[in-house]
Amino acid sequence: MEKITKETYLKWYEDMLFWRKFEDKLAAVYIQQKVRGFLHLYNGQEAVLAGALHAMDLTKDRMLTAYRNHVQPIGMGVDPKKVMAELYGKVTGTSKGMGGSMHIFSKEHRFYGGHGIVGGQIPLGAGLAFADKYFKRDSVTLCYMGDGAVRQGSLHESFNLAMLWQLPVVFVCENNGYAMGTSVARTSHSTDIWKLGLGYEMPCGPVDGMDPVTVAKEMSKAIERARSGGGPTFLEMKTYRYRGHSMSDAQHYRTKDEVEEYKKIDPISQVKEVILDKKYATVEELKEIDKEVKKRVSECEKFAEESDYPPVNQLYDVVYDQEDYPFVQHK
Ligand SMILES: Cc1ncc(C[n+]2csc(CCOP(=O)(O)OP(=O)(O)O)c2C)c(N)n1
Ligand SMILES: [Mg+2]
Repeated sequence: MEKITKETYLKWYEDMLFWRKFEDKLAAVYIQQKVRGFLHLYNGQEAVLAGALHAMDLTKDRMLTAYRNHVQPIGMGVDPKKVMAELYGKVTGTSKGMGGSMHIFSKEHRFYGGHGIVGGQIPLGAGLAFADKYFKRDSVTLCYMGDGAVRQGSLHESFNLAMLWQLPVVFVCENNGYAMGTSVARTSHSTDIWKLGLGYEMPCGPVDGMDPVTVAKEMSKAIERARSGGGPTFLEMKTYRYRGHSMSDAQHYRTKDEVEEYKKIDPISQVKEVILDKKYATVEELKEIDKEVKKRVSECEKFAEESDYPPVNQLYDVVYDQEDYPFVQHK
């Protein structure tokens, strides 16, 4: 892993702030009904992404996750304007406005979605890693999932095969405490999710998911293991989401105090503290970054607002079609 330097801290600060403000903007335009459908925001969990990106080789590694998926592709290099346009349903979006919030995808940037079926992406992550091993490529796949996904059969089938075939994959559970409104303790006898790896003799462990330094270090070990032929790892990132599950969530399952407790260990504040402590930047310099971030978010909004909706005939370009199929006669 590259050393964690002053530049890393400043990059983490700017990136995480951008992701946070980008999603705050999404929440605001959602209320204005400019973005519709589901909208699952990542606020609070940013360190899990920032640390992972530091440990990855962004020229060859892959990532996929569930539906809380707006900022990961941005971290992988996708133009945030295109992500925002996708959420607006505009033709300039990552999937020409046909995917929407839960389905951001960019093969070019090795970001493989964006999956709405809980646990559905776990076998796909194993499959991507299988392909890399089969074709003797030294890429590593990071396969993310929520705490609600780990009781799905697909996880257990994937873990077994990933170990059997020693696939170059890192399975990452982002344990944010809840699956919709259901706490981990209400559905699991053992609340140490990372221990699921033990049953498959897969290297595994818990990680402080609010601290990008810890995430980067643990992720780096796992990625190196995978890249050097040592097989999969399962990491449980202990994290927290500040906002509701999606936009319509009255949040009766938790107290405001609980949310406030987690905000005390907010990843952006933690990084900011180090920057000021070590004099990597002054308060004024950080304010400049804040301004720049705000400007970039506004540019994304403007781009999405000014883009067109897809033409109606685009509907037919993305459905399965064959010459002798009798039921679709559109062209
Ligand atoms: C197979 C399946 N079952 C149920 C649902 C409905 N559902 C959508 S999100 C969700 C909770 C998942 O929570 P978690 O995995 O912890 O992810 P988080 O939202 O916390 O990021 C459920 C049950 C679904 N999408 N897919
Ligand atoms: Mg969860």
